[in-house]
Amino acid sequence: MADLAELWEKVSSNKDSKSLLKKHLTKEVYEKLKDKKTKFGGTLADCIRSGAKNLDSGVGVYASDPEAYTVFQDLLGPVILDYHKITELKHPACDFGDLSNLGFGDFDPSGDWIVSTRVRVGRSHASFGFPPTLNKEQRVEMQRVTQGALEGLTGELKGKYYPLEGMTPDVQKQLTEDHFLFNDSDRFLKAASGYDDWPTGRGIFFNDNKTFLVWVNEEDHIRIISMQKGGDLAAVYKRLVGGIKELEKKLEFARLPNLGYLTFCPSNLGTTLRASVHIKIPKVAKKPEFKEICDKLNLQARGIHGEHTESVGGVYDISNKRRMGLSEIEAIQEMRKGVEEIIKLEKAA
Ligand code: CIR
Repeated sequence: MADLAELWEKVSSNKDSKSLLKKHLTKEVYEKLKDKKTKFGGTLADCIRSGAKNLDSGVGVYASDPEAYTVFQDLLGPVILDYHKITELKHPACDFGDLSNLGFGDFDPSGDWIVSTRVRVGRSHASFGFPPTLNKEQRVEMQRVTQGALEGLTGELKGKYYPLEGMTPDVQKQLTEDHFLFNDSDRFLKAASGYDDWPTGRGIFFNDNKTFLVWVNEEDHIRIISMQKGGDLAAVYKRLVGGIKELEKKLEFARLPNLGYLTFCPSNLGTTLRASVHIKIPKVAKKPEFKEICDKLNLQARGIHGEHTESVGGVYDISNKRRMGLSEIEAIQEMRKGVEEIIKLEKAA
C-alpha cells in the first residue's frame, strides 16, 4: 500500500489540480476505499494512478476492471455524475433505433463540408479486467477470444486481424496516417498501465473496404468502428450496429443496468458511442464563440489527429458530447442535428 499512500499524498497536497479526481477523492472517500479490492485484484491505487501522476488530468480516474464501478463507487459515482453532467447514476436500455426507418441519410450530399464520418463504441469482456489488472498471458488470451469472434464475421464485415506484434513499421505508419491505427503516445493512458506489455495482445481488424474496423486492446478491450468518406451517417451507423449485434452473439460484454456498457475510462460509459465527422469549417471555427456554439449543441470539437491535438487547415473533428443518460439512437440524432446546424452556420458565414 506504499504506492497508494504516495499517490494520495500527491493528490491531496496539490492545490492547482482541476481534475475530477482531486475534486472527489476526499479524505473520507479515501479512508473508506483504501483497503478495498475487486475480484480482479483491482485497487484504489489502480484507479487513481494516472490522475495522481498527471495532475493536469481532466478526469484523472480509470476503472481497474468492470467491478471497480461497484467496489469504488464512492469515488467513481461522483466522478461519473460530474463528467456526464447527470444528476443520477441512471442509463436507459440499449436502443439502436429502427434501422429500416432512421429518417436521415447522407447529411452532406454535395461533399463540400464533410470529409468523412465515423461512429465508434467501446466494449469490454465481462470476464477480463482492465489494463491495470491484466497480465501478459491474459492480454494474449483476450486477444485470442476476440480474434476468434472477429474472424467469424461475414458479408460486408468480413475481414482480417492484424496483430500489432510483428507488424512492419511501414504498414503501421500507413494505417496510422489513414486514421486506422492507434499508438502508445497518450501519457494519461500510459500512467494508467494502458500500455503495459505493449504491443502484445494489441491489434486491429478491418474489412476489405476498410469501412469496418475493430481495435483490440487499445484503451479498451474492444473498440468497434464504422467509417467512410463523405457524410452518409445512416450507412456508417447501420454497419456499426450490424457489427455490434454479430459480436454480441459470441462475446459477453460488461454492462450494468444503471451505467450501461462499462469501459476503462469513466468518461466512456453508457452508450460509449462517439459519432464524429471530419468537417471543413474554417469560418465558423474562427468565430470567438465557436466553443460556445459547440457546447450549446452538445458537440465536442477536436483536432483531426485525436484527443488533445490541434486542428489542421480548418478541418475539425466534431462529435456528440453526451454518451450517458440517453440511448444510442438519441446520441446519433444529437450529433446529426448539431452538425447540420454547424454546416448552416458555415454556409452563412
Ligand atoms: C484525463 O483525465 O484527462 C485523461 N485520463 C483523459 C480523460 C478522457 N477523456 C476526456 O476527458 N474527454
